[in-house]
Amino acid sequence: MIPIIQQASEYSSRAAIKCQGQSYTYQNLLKKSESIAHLLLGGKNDLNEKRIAFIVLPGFDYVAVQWGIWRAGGIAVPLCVKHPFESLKYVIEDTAASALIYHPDFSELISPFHSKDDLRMINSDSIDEITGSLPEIDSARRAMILYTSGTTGSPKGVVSTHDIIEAQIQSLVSAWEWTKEDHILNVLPLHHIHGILNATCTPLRVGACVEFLPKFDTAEVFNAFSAGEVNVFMAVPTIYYKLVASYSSAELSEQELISTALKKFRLMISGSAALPITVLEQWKQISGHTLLERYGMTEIGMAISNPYKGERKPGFIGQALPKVKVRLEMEEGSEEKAGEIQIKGPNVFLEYWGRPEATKETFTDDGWFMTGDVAVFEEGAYRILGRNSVDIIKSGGYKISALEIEEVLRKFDGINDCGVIGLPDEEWGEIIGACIVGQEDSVDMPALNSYLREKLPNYKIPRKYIFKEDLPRNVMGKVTKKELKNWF
Ligand code: MCA
Ligand code: AMP
Repeated sequence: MIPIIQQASEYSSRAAIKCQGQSYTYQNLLKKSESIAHLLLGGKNDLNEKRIAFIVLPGFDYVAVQWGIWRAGGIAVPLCVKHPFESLKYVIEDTAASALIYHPDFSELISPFHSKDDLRMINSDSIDEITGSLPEIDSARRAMILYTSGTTGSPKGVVSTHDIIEAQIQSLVSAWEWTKEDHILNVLPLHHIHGILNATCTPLRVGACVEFLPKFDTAEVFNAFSAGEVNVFMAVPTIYYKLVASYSSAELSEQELISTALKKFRLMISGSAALPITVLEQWKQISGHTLLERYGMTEIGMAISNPYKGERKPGFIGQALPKVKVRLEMEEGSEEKAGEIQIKGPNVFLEYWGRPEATKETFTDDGWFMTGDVAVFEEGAYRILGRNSVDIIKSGGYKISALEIEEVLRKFDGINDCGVIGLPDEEWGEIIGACIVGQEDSVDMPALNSYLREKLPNYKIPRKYIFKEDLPRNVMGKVTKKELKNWF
């Protein structure tokens, strides 16, 4: 039994999705996903956890495909619509996906996959209506794989089951008081928890409406707000920063229109990275809302949140969400009150796909998930201090491995050594800084930039370089990354 799909028939005539000027009901979703499920099954009884990758536009197609895969007994593997071919290939190969559902907009990008014999290619625009009985799905089965970077190695696939997804949803329904009267605007990428779980699955679980924009655009967001239907919004801090900047440059009459619409909202949330207090305050001036900041991770969904009712403390992430157990693990012998956030509960992921060792290493012996984030508990709420690894960078809400970038940099002519770090930035949270050891005039900068664009196409990097001509070759062995930050 898949709760989100089972429940949908109760809301059948309600609007589920708005996108590209069209509205779709829950009945539309059920019908379309049934056809997709049958197409995937191709006469078989059950996909039995076969991985099905998909690259479609945000909106009705996305949800119908996700539900179709689930109803056929498959594991949904959403791909990033902005990623280049190599990154998509990595995910398809790592999951050993048996089919790829693609929207025609991505035909050219994914065309090399057509020669892959073991990958069935399905155009999402040519799915005929098929009805009939579908398998019973046990909720303990695997449902979704999402890719996330760690400090070392390639990105890992985080596996959740239907039970885990349902636990993550229920804790948000209860903490943030979702109801079927809600209408959320979703501008987030749909290959990460924030956009998928918080801003799509949770509202759909309770019969609410999800309105999608094809991509984030400040003018489009304000237009949607001013239309008067949206009452819930959530985003990463960079998006709020960009909305504040765009609002500040708008005409007074437009500002009034936007602010009037925002004041009627029920809830506005920020997460995925630390919310700068300046942004929180500016947004309060504009909207009348104190943003509700919460904390989560791909492996655990949401874990800690400021309260829906009650004091939302700027700079704090709040308290444990319902059914989520949180502890701070202090370093042995340490006098400090800061410790690593560790998590237990039905929200915690099942495993890293195909990586039993990595899965084991991320849990303590007594079964707590180690987040790598360091926090304190003060005056009844958690406050994040940072990560216990400087090699994880968060930029625009995306997680980036510094070591992955260093490996690529070191292979470039004229670079003897390098150190990559996240530099604080109000707009992006962090931007990537690269300290390069080599002769400045021996490094061909235009060539380096295009090399990086080719080798690391997922990242907008690096934004800042410094060169240290006079440093010893093994500088990285002598200087800590924390010291490196002072050089910029
Ligand atoms: C883009 N640019 C950047 C960066 N990204 N510059 C510095 N650092 C960056 N990280 C520059 C580009 O080079 C370009 O510059 C300009 O910004 C616009 O680029 P574009 O790609 O069009 O950016 P955008 O569309 O404005 O995107 C910004 C964004 C996007 C909307 C904030 O990054 C985004 O959607 N982030 C959300 C990620 C997310 O959902 N994370 C949640 C993960 P130029 O114009 O000069 O070329 S889940 C998670 O973290 C857990 C579970 C949780 O707690 O939620
Ligand atoms: P990801 O692995 O992309 O799911 O990103 C999860 C990471 O985002 C967490 O481990 C935190 O480092 C960071 N994060 C999420 N929410 C917050 C927040 N409210 N404040 C600070 N960091 C956050």
